[in-house]
Amino acid sequence: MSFFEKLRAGFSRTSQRVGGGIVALFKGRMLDDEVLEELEDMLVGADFGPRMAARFVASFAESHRGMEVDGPEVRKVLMKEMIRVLEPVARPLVVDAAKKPFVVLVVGVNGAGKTTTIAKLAHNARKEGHKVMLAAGDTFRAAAIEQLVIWGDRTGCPVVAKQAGADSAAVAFEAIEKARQDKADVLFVDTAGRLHNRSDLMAELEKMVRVMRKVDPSAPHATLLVLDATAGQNVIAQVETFGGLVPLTGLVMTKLDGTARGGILVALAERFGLPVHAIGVGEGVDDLQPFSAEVLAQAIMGED
Ligand SMILES: Nc1nc2c(ncn2[C@@H]2O[C@H](COP(=O)(O)OP(=O)(O)OP(=O)(O)O)[C@@H](O)[C@H]2O)c(=O)[nH]1
Ligand SMILES: [Mg+2]
Repeated sequence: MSFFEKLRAGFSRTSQRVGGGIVALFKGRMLDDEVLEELEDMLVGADFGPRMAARFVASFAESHRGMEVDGPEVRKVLMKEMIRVLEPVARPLVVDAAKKPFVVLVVGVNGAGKTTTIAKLAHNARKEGHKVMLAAGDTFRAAAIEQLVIWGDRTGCPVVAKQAGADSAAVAFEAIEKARQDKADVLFVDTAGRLHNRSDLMAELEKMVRVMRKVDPSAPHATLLVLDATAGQNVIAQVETFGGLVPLTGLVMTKLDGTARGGILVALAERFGLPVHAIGVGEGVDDLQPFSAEVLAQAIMGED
């Protein structure tokens, strides 16, 4: 399956529910409060979030007052609105060649897809001709280090690692020094998954940033929060928590090939306006693509 086919397949439930649902909802109905309320519920159900759903429905009601509407028309208007909200955040991760290495810190909750995303981003950066290095900053489990080393082998990127239980800040520090010596262009720093209620792990993340800045005061040059699309509205709290700890520069949304209710990307864009650099639709290195507002809106809303 191509990337787009995977995305489309992943969104088939969302597009049936939203795209198909809208068409069915407006069949032979007047634009009244009841139908608008049902539309709002439908959008909330697809994870657009209550704010975004309410805003859309209100503006739709305003612009179509007293008019006859049908499902395909509503779907078209909604798709346009989605693209309007998503377009400003659909921005790829850009490596600043003036920073050598360009340090990318990757954070997120357990199992969000951080390590896999690093492999994918490293693979893409290598294809663009960058010299890439990885740092095994998740020293929590030996298996986590092993996992990154395997991805390093597969993608042809050297990995800086210490033994399990080592200080993750020290790994990051040494990795920046090593990347400098070896004239690497990009350094991706993996971190242990953490939940916001683990204050010790959150403090560790702050320390990593502090220690990195001893080697390079401008590091990290990008801090990416990896979010699992299947977590639904919980990702809103994750952006707030991690963003309160380290300045986030962008998001990556994984597992859009799963049971995604893709409206969450719209909710995030509307709420935070953070760039969404890429979206993941699988476990392989080719399953990460820059995020396109139009492609996503189409996948969510389905075809005419
Ligand atoms: N289907 C699918 N699976 C993914 C995607 N991204 C990651 N995964 C899978 O999700 C699981 C967790 O991915 P990891 O990259 O290990 O996640 P992590 O955030 O590093 O996890 P911890 O280090 O344990 O916190 C793995 O089985 C990945 O293969 C994706 O876009 N789609
Ligand atoms: Mg990991």
